[in-house]
Amino acid sequence: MSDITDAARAILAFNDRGGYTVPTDALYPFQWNWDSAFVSMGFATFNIDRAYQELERLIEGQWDDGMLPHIVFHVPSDTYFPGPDVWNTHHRHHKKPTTSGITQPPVFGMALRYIYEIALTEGREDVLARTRLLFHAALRSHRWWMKVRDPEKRGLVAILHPWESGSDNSPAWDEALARVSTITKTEICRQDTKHVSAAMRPHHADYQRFIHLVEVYRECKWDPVKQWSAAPFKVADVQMTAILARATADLIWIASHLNLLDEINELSTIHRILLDGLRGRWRNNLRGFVSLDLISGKDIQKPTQAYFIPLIAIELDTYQHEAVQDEIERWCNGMIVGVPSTAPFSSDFESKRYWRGPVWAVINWLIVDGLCKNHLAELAAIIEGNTINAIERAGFREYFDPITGEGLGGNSFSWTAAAYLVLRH
Ligand code: 9YW
Repeated sequence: MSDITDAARAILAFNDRGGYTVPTDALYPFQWNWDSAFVSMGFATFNIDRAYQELERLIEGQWDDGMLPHIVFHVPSDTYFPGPDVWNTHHRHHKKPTTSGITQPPVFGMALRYIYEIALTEGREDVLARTRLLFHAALRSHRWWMKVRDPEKRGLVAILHPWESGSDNSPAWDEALARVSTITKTEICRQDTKHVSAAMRPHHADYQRFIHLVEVYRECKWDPVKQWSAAPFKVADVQMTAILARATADLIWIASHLNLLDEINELSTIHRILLDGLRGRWRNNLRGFVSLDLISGKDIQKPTQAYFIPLIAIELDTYQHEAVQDEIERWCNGMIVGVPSTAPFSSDFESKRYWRGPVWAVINWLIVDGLCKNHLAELAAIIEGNTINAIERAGFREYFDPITGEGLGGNSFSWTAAAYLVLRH
C-alpha cells in the first residue's frame, strides 16, 4: 500500500465524527448527503463495516416522506451558515437529528451496490440485513423523487434550489437564479469566506438568493406540493436525473440479488421512464445533454460537466459516442487536469471559482465511469490518470484549477480521499 493511500485513509479517519464523515473540518462540519455516499465507497475499499455505517448514519435523517436531506445536523456547530435554525425543519423530526429541508444527488443507491458487491466478494453474508434496510431506505427516496420532483411526468427530476444539484454555483443556474429575489428576512452570516478566499466562493447576491429560496420553502412548511407551486427556481436537471437513473439500475441489481420481485418491477418502470427522459435532452449541436428550465421552458445550454454525466446511465448511439469523445477532448485541451466543470472556451469560465471551471475528483470519477460504460476506455484512463496525478501533486483538496493543477477550496477533503481510494482500487 502506498503512502498516499495511507494518507487518504487517514483523512477519512480524521473527518470521522462517530460513524459519519464530515466533508472537511470547519468549512463543512455536518454530514452531507452525496459526499457520504462517495465516502462510503472509499471506506468499502478497506473497511466494509465502516462503509455501511456511513450510509446508516445518513438515513437517520431521512424524512417520513422518503426525502434524504442534503445535510444532517448530527451535532451543533457554528462554523457553517445556514444552520438548523434557518432551515427550521425541526417539526418533522422526533428523536431524529435535525436536517436541512432540501436534498442532493442520489448517489446513495450507487454506493450501496458498490459496497454490497465488495462485501459479497469478501464472503460477508452477514451484511444481508443491513443491505436490505438500506435498500428500502433508497427505494423510499427514489419514490419520493418520482412523485415529488417529477409530478408533471417528464421523466426528468427537478431541483428547487441550486444547492440540491451539488454543483451549487454552476453557470447553468445563472439565468434561472437571476429571477429569484435578493430580499431576505434572515441575516446572512456567511462563514465560508472565513475558511476559503472569497474569490473562490459564490458572490454575495447569490447567497441572498440561496437564502431567499430557503425562506420561500420554509414558509411552505416544507410541504413538497406547496413548494412545487411556490418555487421561483425550478430546473429539470440532467445530472440529477442521470444519477437517479443509474442509482435505480443499481438498486435493480441489488433487488435481483435479494430476490425482491415486486421491487424489481417497480424500479424497472422508474428506470425506463428516466432513460426516456434523458434521451430527449441530447442536443447534437452542443454535443451534450442539457437541463430544462421549467419556469422559462427553455433549454439550459451553458456548457458544464452536466453535459456528460448521463453517460453513467445510458448507452450512447454511434453519433453521440464520437461527439462526446471529441467534446470532452476539446474541453481538456491545454488543461493540466480536466474535466473542467465549465468549458474553458465559455465566457463564464473561471478557473478558480466554485463550479465555474475547477475540476472535482468525484465528478471525474462519474465521468470515468460513464466513459467506461460507453466503451471509451482510453479517454477514461487519461482522465483517471490525470485525476490521480492532480491529487498526488496538490493534495486532497476540495477541487483543482484545471489550468495550473493548483489545489483549491477546503483541505483534507473526504470525497477527494474517497475518489483516490476508489480510482486506485
Ligand atoms: C456549500 C460538501 C458540499 C458538497 C457540494 C458543494 C459544497 C456546500 O460542498 O456545497 O455550502 O456551498 O458544492 O456539492 O456536497 O462537500
